[in-house]
Amino acid sequence: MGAESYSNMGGEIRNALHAMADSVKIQSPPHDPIASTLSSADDRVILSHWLPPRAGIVPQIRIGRRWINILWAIPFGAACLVLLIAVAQSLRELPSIQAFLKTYPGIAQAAPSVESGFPWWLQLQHFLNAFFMMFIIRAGIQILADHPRLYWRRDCTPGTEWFRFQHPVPEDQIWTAKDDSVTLPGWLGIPGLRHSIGLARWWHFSVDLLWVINGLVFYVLIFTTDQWLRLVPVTWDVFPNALSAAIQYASLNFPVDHGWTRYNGLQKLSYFITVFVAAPASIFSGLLQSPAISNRLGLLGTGLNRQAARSLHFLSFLWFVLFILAHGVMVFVTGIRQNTNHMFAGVENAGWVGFPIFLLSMAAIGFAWWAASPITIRYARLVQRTGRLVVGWIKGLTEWWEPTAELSEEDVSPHFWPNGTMPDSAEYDRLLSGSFADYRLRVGGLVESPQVFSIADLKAMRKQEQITTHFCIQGWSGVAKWGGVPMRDIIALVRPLPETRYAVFYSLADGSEGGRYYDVHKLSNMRHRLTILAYEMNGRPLSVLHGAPLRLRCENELGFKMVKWIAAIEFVRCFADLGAGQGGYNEDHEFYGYRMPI
Ligand SMILES: Nc1nc2c(c(=O)[nH]1)N[C@H]1C(S)=C(S)[C@@H](COP(=O)(O)O)O[C@H]1N2
Ligand SMILES: [Mo]
Repeated sequence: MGAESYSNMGGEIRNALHAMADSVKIQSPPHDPIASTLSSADDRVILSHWLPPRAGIVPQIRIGRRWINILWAIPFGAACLVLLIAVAQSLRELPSIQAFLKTYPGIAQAAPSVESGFPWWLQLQHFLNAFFMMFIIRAGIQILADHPRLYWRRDCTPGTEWFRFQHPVPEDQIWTAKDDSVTLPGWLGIPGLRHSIGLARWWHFSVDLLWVINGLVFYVLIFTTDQWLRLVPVTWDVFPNALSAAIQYASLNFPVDHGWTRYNGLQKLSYFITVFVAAPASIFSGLLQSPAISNRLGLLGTGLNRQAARSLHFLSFLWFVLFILAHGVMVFVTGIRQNTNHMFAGVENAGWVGFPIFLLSMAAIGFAWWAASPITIRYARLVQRTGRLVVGWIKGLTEWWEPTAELSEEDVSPHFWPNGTMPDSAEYDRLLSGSFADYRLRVGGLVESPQVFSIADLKAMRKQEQITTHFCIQGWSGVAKWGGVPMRDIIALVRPLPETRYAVFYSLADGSEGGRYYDVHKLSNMRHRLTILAYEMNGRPLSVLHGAPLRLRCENELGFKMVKWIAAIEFVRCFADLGAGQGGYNEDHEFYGYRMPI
């Protein structure tokens, strides 16, 4: 059985397998004593245990040094619209424009027409697309609310963002990325709670996969029939006709409509951009935000850095929102019965057959909209398990790539966001006050030769330095130079037994809900060249904030998997009996996946 399918199983089955394994005496050694400090976790979101709400602000865009509230877009947009109507109406009185509109009536005359109407598969795919988009957009906004700032540069230095819906970063206190996350209303985000990115990501990625499959089937079907001719302009006169249609719409005297066989130039271009530009751009800019993918694409990954990809992803999202709004309005104002007959009944007449089906479809989307957040909160663990089943394994496949991207000294970020729950124990304070002279790293479990290392021992080993990008699940990234011991050198010393599958990292610090922070990695991840136990950051000993005395760097995973303040490393065959069994603290408590290369 593959590791993936094994770990996708329910806890009950896994535990039964363990009992079986134990009964045939494949005994594991007892866990490191620190395992007793792990806590179990709830299977639903309990609001009193969750990060308390925090309000954001109305989104702002930075122009130069000024921040402009986006609500100004409403009066500004209305003024532009009124002006546009006035200009278009005056233009239409000019003889030259009248001649232009006669030559180019809106529909490209040279364009071939589609004879096969709106087949059932087109109607179905159109509905599915709308249904999926609702989840994707809402969960996407939820993900953005976990780091409500957008940048073009890779470093995420406060003040360099061009868009935000959060106050400026306070300078007089430690301000972690988690502090920075804001609450969304439950009808907007999924599930609408602050820092619910773990759950939102399962929705976003699972439905993305369905949406991509729907899109691929759509591409195949339109190009194997004549339907592609609706969307792809094949004659140059699409451009003057698009301009003509724009003037006619703007003058409120709409162009003739032959939507059954041929769209006008403006429709054609906007559909083409949506299907063949915005959709691929979204997929591409989405994938480039992944550490495993970005770190594997060489110049493409480092050139189009994560923040640029994230900003592009946001711009393509804006295109989709504007398209959906304009498309929805047009469906109503250009003949609701005709239009819904086309797309919901596949007939060309002015009767009422399509309209009720349209209403039913909208009701289905409305119901799903209403149910998504409460169901996610109530059945959070189920959402996590289902997500893992649907996309977890695909995401996991990218772990197979060995990360290679390294940057140079100039790329080191002036600001590196801190994150997580800081150590707060007498034990840690004692170690810190002794400058970690008494610190000991225990490495044990299913190994031939368990070892204990002091910081001096680790510093005496081969040192590796690397300048890499940190990808936090919340959306920020940062570049730093890390120095430490290659994990493969530790592995060579302790020699894991053949049945070993995972390395568990236990922290000296607790997680946000209490119970010890820990995380589990596949052994193959630990053998990558860029996986190190870092004791230095940017040429200086690691600070307390960033994980002193020792933290993990594993460059093809998201940041939360890189345990800071490491206390012990244990090699195991299975992790179902640790904590809540999900493979790490945030996996247990915040419903993340334990394999997070995307
Ligand atoms: N012990 C412990 N390790 C942790 C965390 C934590 O809360 N506790 N947070 C993780 C998260 S979410 C991130 S993004 C990185 C942040 O590392 P940094 O503070 O150096 O930026 O540490 C990870 N390691
Ligand atoms: Mo993170």
